[in-house]
Order: sequence, then C-alpha cells, then structure tokens
Amino acid sequence: SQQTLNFQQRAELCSHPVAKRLFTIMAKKQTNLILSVDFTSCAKILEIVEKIAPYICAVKTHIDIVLDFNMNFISQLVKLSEEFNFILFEDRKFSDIGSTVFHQYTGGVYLISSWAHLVNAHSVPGDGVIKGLKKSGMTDSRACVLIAEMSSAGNLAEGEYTRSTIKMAEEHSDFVIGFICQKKLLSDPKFIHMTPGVKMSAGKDDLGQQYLTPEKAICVHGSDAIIVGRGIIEDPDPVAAAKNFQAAAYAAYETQVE
Ligand code: BMP
Repeated sequence: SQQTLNFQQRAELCSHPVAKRLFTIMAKKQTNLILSVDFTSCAKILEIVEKIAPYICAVKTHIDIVLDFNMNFISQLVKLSEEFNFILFEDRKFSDIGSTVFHQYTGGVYLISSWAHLVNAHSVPGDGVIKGLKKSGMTDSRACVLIAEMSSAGNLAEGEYTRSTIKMAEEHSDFVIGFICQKKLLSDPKFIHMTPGVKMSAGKDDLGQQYLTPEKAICVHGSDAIIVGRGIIEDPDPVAAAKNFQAAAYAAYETQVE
C-alpha cells in the first residue's frame, strides 16, 4: 500500500479545517502518534499530556471516565492543545439516533462540541448519527471519524458493515475526515486512517483487546496514525515510551512516502 503523498501534501489537499490542521501538525511535528490518555483524574491527564505533547499530533480522551471532571480542566487541556499544537479528540463513540446524539454532543455535563475538535461515531444507527453531530459540529468547524473496524476480538465491524461505513463517510466528507480502523480503507488522501490496539509487541489484554506493532499498522496495513494508550500511560517512563512510539510510527510512515 504505497502512499505517494506525504502529510504536508495531504494537508494542502484537504479543505476541512480539522483535517488540514491535523495533517499539518503531523508534518510539522513529525508525528503520527495519538495519545489515548485513559486516566481517571484531571491532574494525571494534564501532567502526562504536558510532558508528551511535543511527540503527539492528537490527544484522545474518554471524558466520561474522569472522576473529578470540571470545565476548568477542559480550559487547561485546550490551552495545552494550543501551546503544543495538537488536536483534541473525544472518543465518545456516538451510536444513537441523530436527535439524541445532538444532545449528547452539545449538552450534558461535558459539553463535548465546545472543546473537542474531533469526535468519533459508530455507523450502526445509519447516517442520522452523522446528521445529529453535524447540526452543531458544522457551524463550529468540528470533525468526526467513523469507526469502520475495531481492534477487539470478535467484533462485528467487518465486511458489508465496514463497506457501508466507508460509503457513509464519503457521502458526508464535509464532516467525516477519516476512520478508526485496522487498515487503510480508502485511497482518497483526504481521509485519515487511525489505528488503535497498538503496542511495541503484538499480543492482547485479558478483556479482548488485540495489539499490532506500529510497523505492522503502518507498513503492512497502510494506516496513517497509531493510537496508543497503555503502551505509554502504563509504562514506568511514559515520555521515553512516547518517544519510542513516535519514532517507530514516523519511521514506518517515511518508508511509505516518496
Ligand atoms: P490501549 O492502547 O490501552 O489498549 O487503549 C486503546 C484505546 O483505543 C482505548 O481508549 C480504546 O477505547 C480505544 N479503541 C480501541 O482500543 N479499539 C478500537 O477499535 C476503538 C477504540 O476507540
């Protein structure tokens, strides 16, 4: 899966501001590493993000696992994302009818649309889920990636489901900028492929997660960016671990471009 365009060239092709910004960051900071900061305290999240920020293009949150959530925390996270130039990606996995999703996105405690540049959604409800997000997200120039495949054992996102998800993304390319997937799905260089389930060695956890290496995800499967959680946040030296993932993933990307 030779990808001839580099991240900078892909940034130039993109008209969506979030896609453009993300590819620009990846080129400028030389990183296709997304940190999945799955801690449950604001202080721990901010502490690790501040240290690892130079080596990442995006921070992926699970905001609903944070025990002491507050909007001041969000202000600090937004400030870090501006200072260190990375995208805020809330891994909310929206999966309901459009009307419900609109409220989950814009309201409740977390006010996700007010701070998350990028969110993701399952395609299982049909494209109403995208329309619900677009209703607010389009005006704020936010973006979404669709979950076309999953890393977990026995998941149902394959075959016709994945193909229909790709079609849905193409039909909503004014808001959907790419995929959560295990491999490259579309040759259109404007779409970004992000792959979770990545560690330095292949394997699994005891709850169904399955891991690929950065090299396999990018060189063999043709993905663009890796999403790493425990491989970094549970490492005794998370900064060194992040540097290793950044170096491995970026070197893998460099073998794929001219
Ligand atoms: P870890 O690297 O610790 O296994 O974490 C992976 C992260 O990516 C988790 O936050 C999980 O919710 C997310 N994720 C995943 O693992 N597989 C998918 O298919 C989709 C995900 O969003």
